[in-house]
Amino acid sequence: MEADKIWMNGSLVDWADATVHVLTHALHYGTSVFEGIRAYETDDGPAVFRLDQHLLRLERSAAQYYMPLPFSHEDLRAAVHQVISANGLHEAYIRPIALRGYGVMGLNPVEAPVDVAIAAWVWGAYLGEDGLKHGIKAKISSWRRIGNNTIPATAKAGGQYLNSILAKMETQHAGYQEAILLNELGMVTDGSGENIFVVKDGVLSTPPISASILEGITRNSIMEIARTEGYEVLERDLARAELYHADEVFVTGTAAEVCPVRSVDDHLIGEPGPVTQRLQHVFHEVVHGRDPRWAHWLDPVSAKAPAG
Ligand code: PPE
Repeated sequence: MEADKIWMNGSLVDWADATVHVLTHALHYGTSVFEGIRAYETDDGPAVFRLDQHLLRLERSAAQYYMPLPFSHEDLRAAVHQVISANGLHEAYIRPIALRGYGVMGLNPVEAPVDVAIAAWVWGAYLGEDGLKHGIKAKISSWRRIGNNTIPATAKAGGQYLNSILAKMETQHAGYQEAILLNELGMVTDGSGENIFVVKDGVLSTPPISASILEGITRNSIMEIARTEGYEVLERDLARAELYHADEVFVTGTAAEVCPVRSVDDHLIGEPGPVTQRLQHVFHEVVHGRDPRWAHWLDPVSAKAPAG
């Protein structure tokens, strides 16, 4: 997963030199906010999918933790483009991170400097090619999702991912590919790194923000695409057993894209159904710039990546 260059605090450095001190605040306390963004190949070169929305969420996440970002929205947008072109990437997973750096220890980070870095590399099918085609096996985690009044799930902060990591490790040890977390009320929230949708009698449902989910940009895109395709989409609390009895279940995320779920807790849902397949297809066309209805979601990287 290596590329040549990483953008760090305003300039490009070699991949191996993008390092921090061991007493970096974020390393001890999780005080970072980050994004996961994808760029896809289109006829006009690589284009970043919903870059503005991702940067806005990064800015919101930073604000949640009173972290002033030393770069403007436009600076960050240009930096994302720069990282893609400098590495000659045709498609990429892009990882911007803003973190409380080296300088103070203790739990009040406001005096610590804020470092910002943006890396990009090629990251294939997050849940496996087979998962994308035939669906993944998921399991409800015994770990509950962090609550709105413990760590707000709506901000994408480093520390909160300990919750996802516990869930992911538990389910993988048990032989499943992905964890689905319930909140403290027992309602469905997210996968360890994805939002979740169920399809029942042609209607899509996905948990609401108040359930303690990350407000996913892929989730938002799929809701909009599905409504345009004529499906009813509800944001409502989902009980665990609704997953077992659903006609179709799929998860969405920048890394995971649109990935079918073939079973939950060994209750078979089966091969990807027609709604999942349709949305997967439209999403694929959209991100590759082949669906003019959603062209405004693509931010073309101006400098064409060199061949190779
Ligand atoms: N929920 C969680 C908990 C989550 O981490 C993600 C993204 C989503 C939902 C979907 O959000 P969005 O990407 O905006 O559609 N997870 C990121 C990190 C994955 C990782 O392993 O790192 C991602 O997909 O980039």
